[in-house]
Amino acid sequence: MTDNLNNSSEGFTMSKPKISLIGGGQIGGNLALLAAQKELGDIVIFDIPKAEGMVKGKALDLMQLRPHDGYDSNITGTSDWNDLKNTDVFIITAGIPRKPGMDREDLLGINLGIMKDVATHIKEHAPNAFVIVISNPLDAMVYAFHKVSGFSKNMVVGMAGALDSGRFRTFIAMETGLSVQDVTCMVLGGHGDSMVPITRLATVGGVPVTDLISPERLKAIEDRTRVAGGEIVKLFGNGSAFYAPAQSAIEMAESYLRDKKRVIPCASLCEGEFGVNGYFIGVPTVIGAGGVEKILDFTLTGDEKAELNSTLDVVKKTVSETGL
Ligand code: A3D
Repeated sequence: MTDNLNNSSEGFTMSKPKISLIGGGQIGGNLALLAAQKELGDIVIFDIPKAEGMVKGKALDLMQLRPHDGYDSNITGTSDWNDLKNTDVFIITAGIPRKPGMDREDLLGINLGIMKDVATHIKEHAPNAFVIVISNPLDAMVYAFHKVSGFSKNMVVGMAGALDSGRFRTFIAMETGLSVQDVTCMVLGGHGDSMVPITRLATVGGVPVTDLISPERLKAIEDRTRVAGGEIVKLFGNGSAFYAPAQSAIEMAESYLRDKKRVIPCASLCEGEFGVNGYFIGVPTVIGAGGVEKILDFTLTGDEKAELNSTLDVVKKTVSETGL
C-alpha cells in the first residue's frame, strides 16, 4: 500500500486511499456506491471513451448522494488512464457479461483482449497497486492479468469464492430459517458449475449443517449454489448478477485497506497448496496489508480432493486457451 500518512514540518497530513474501478457498468457502479458508503477512500470509475459520459454521470450522481448518506469520499469518472496514477486498489470488471445460454468460458475471446490491455495500462500507471479481478471467465482472467502485468502473486487476486460461498450461505439460511449472519461455509475451486462446496465444514452458529438439513436437501442446495449465477442470468435475460458480486469484492478491498486479515475464499495463485501448482483457483485466503498474505491449506477428504481435481481440469483448459 502507498504511504497515506505523510509527516510534514507542519505535522501529519492524511490522504485517502485511491480506489479505481476498471469498468463502470452494473458491478462497477455498485462498487463505487459501496466503497463510498464504507468510506474506503476516493473512487475513480474508469471506462472506455464511448462510456465516459456514463461513468462521469454515475460519479456525479454518487457525489450528490453524499448529503443524504454522509460519506466524504470523492467520486470521479474518466476514460483517461493518467487519472489512475497512484491507485492503491483496482477492481476490474471490464468486459462483457453472460447472456442466457452462455457459459462463462464463452466470454474468453472478447474479455481476454480487454484484460491484456487493462493489465498493460495498470502496470504502467500504478505498478504497486493491489488488484482484484472480477471479469469472467474469472480463473483465466486473473491468470491473464498476473501473466501480462508481472505483478507479484500477493498483489493479484480473483473474486469468486466470496460470492459463491455467500450464495451457499444464503441458501442454507433460507432452508433453515436461521440468520444468514450465523451461517459459515466455504466454496472452493474454479468459478464455474464444477465449483466445490465444502458442506462437511458448513455450520449454523457452530452447529454442523449436516445435523440440521437432510442429505437430499443439502445436495439440492449444493446444486443450486453451483448454478446460482446462471439462475440470475436466466431471470435477467441480459447480463449477470451485480449487487452481491460488488459487495463480495468490497469485502476483499476492505480487508486489504484496513489490514483486517479476513479469511475469504478467493482465486489465489497456488504453488503447492491443495496440490495445485501454478493456477489461480478458489482457496481460503488471508487478505491483509500485504495483499494475499497466506493461503490456509487443510486436508480435504478423498471425494473433495477428486472434485477439486475436476474443477482444476476445467480451469486448466480455459487457461490453456488464453495462450499465455
Ligand atoms: P457490464 O455492466 O457490461 O459492465 C462492463 C463494463 O466494462 C462496461 O461498462 C464496458 O464499457 C466496460 N469495458 C469494456 N471494455 C473495457 C476496457 N477496455 N476498459 C475499461 N472498461 C471496459 O458488466 P457487469 O458489470 O455486469 O459484469 C462485468 C464482468 O464481471 C463480466 O465479465 C461478468 O461476467 C463478470 N462477473 C463476474 C462475477 C464473478 O463472480 C467472478 C459475477 C458477476 C459478473
